Amino acid sequence: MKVRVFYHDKCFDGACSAALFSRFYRERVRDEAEFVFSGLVHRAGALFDESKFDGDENAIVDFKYSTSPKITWWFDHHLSAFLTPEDADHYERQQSTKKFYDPDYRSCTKFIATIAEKRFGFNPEPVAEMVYWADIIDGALYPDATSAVEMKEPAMKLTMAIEATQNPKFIPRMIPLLASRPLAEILAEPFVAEVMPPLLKRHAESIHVLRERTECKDGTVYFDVTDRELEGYNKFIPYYLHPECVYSVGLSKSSFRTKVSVGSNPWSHADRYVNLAKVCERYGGGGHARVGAISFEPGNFETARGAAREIVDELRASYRENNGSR
Ligand SMILES: [Mn+2]
Repeated sequence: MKVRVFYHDKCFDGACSAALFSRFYRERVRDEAEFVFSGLVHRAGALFDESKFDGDENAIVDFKYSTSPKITWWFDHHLSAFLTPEDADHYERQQSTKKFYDPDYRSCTKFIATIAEKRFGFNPEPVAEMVYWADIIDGALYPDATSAVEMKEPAMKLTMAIEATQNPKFIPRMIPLLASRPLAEILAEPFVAEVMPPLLKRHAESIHVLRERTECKDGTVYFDVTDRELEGYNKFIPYYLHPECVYSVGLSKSSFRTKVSVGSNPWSHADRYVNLAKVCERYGGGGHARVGAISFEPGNFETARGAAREIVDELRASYRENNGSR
């Protein structure tokens, strides 16, 4: 019995969701299951390759809805969970008792834990540490920007490793540990510990690069690091460097995409925020109200840069309007 679990790749909440789902499945659905973990990333063009839906059961966690009948379980909490209105319709009309959506949850991990406990009698107590940190990290519930970039807690170091890894086997190897071991122990595993020193060094360098390249104007920081291999930089650095800013828009690249990241400062006290999921959806991206992203083809810097500029203009105009200046 093969259960393939598709999860939001390079995301702490995505990995924890896969870990929690597999533990729940083994304990409450079927204990004789072999799990195969496959990461899904947002990219320009088709999101899913349905030929990969080859498990006896196929689950998607912390990622967009698929109408494929081969998908038997689904959990998501993204505001942009549906690629099209037709997909949203399909979800509304389907009769499955194994597909769940609630955008009010800060983390998909907590969402799965809650549903698994309430509907299937799962005991979330042994994984409480993981659920707690998934909620803090996906919900950006750090007390301040300094603690978000200091990297003190094991969960934050694991997040950095998960977001930056280029090794496709790294996260699938970590997922079973997330479901069964304390986070500090996972961090001490040799395959994890060995990647940390270069990542911490790169983290320090990225703070330095962004310090040089960011400027806050009309409540919005914009930066372009497409000349560097920096995708996976800590997304709170802009707010650490510019505590007064409300929004940040960043352009970065990796082997498979050019990415526009659009975020808002979790520690700012603005009265109103632009819904960033909606902004990103206009360009084919998505996310949550307070943080979103758009993926463009790798190398398509001009289109991505054009979109980033338009978004920066829009956010700055909104900031000026709400703050009555000029
Ligand atoms: Mn999530």
